[in-house]
Amino acid sequence: RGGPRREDIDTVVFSEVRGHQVIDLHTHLLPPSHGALCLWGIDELLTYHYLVAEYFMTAPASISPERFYELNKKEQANLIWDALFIQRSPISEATRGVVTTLLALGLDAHVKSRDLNAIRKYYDKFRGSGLSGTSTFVEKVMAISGVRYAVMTNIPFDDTEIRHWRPRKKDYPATFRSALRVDPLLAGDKETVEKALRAAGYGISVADAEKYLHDWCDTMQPEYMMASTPHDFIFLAPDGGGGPLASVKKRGLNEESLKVPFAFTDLSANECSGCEETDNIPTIINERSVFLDCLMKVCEERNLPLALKIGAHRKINPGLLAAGDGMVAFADTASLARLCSTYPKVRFLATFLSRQNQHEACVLANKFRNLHIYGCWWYCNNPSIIHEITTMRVELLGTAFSAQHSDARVIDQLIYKWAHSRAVIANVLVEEYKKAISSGWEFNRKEIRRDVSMMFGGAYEDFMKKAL
Ligand code: RAT
Ligand code: ZN
Repeated sequence: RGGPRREDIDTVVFSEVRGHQVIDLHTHLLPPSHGALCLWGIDELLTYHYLVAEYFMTAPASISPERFYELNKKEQANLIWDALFIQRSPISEATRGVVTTLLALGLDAHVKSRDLNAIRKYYDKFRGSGLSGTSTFVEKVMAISGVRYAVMTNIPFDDTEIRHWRPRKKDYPATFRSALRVDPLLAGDKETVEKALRAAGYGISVADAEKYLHDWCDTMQPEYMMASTPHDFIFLAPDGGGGPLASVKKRGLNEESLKVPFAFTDLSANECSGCEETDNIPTIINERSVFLDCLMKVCEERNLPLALKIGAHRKINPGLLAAGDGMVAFADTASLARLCSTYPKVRFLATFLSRQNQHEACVLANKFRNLHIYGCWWYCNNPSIIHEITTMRVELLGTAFSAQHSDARVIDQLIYKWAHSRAVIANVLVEEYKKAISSGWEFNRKEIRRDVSMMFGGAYEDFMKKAL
């Protein structure tokens, strides 16, 4: 068949992985037309929340988080550069990422001379030409990182972001796609939901919340709905099956009650009529349930997947703001299984923060055809853990998963996130191909290209369009 021999497989796999245009299925990037919300440049890179957290591990007591956040971006970046790149060596994943990025942009000499101001000057050239400079830079990064398109995180509960969609939707390049973020619904955050509905002139009934979601879907045309679940997220199937309305009824609501304002206190009072098994469920779960029902109903009606990021405990050290988020919570995978079986017509994309959840996650993906596992998230996004998780996924799922997403917040990060992940994932593939070759299978280059394409976006696109 003329395929690569065992000893050549490395070269072939690495070149295929390097040359493949990936789909980045979850980022926090926003397009240049979103103005200041489109983050790029060295000061944004250096003040990434991973680096702020790393900085505070050894920062002097005189620099409290409050003081730090009072400084402007450039001053914050100076502190981090000095602490993590001059006083120490950039060998953590997040610091090394800055080095990889700068070198790929051709800034070798400035990196070598540790010249932060010269690096800033490089970026100033793009900034000097306003929106077109930003667009040029974004295109350059997309090309270097080999990203076909990046899915954004678009939040219809965020005033600053909303302005870029309404009254007139800003144009953005096809390299950006939308995802509609709905965290307040999963958190049962009634205050945020009410505030957003009122500000947009809606009422505050469940039906209004539903309409709000539909209207935003019309505006954003999202690929999927998405949320990071609260660390203690639990989904209890109302009746072991059935659609959203069935679950509402089971909680003692009727269709009429969908029209009245969401009064959770009243809800918890009447939730048990005709529903013994919810007797011991804490009120909070019922508060969240009403919004979840509403969300699932919209997902079903619009055939929109729900992407979940599961297992982050927020505000562990609130003073650090975003850098204080994210203690790793061991999550209840059974809740995901119950979601998949309660809503068999809804597609779920899921990733877990805890290394401890990864094995169960693979097994679940193997059981539910409406579940797709993606990426190595945040504290799992380190080469050693990516290697471990990806190996396990290939062993259990073949190529039916998405190996990575970047979670980039700063455009430039696409470069290092994808370069680092490609290297690890290519190594895993080489190891797995070698095993199959030892078993007697021969691969040709076309087949290798197909497999690479699956793991870097093809499996995602197949999942998004498969009939359920
Ligand atoms: O990985 C991260 O950057 C986290 O801060 C989270 O925002 C996470 O990615 C999320 O989307 O919730
Ligand atoms: Zn994210």
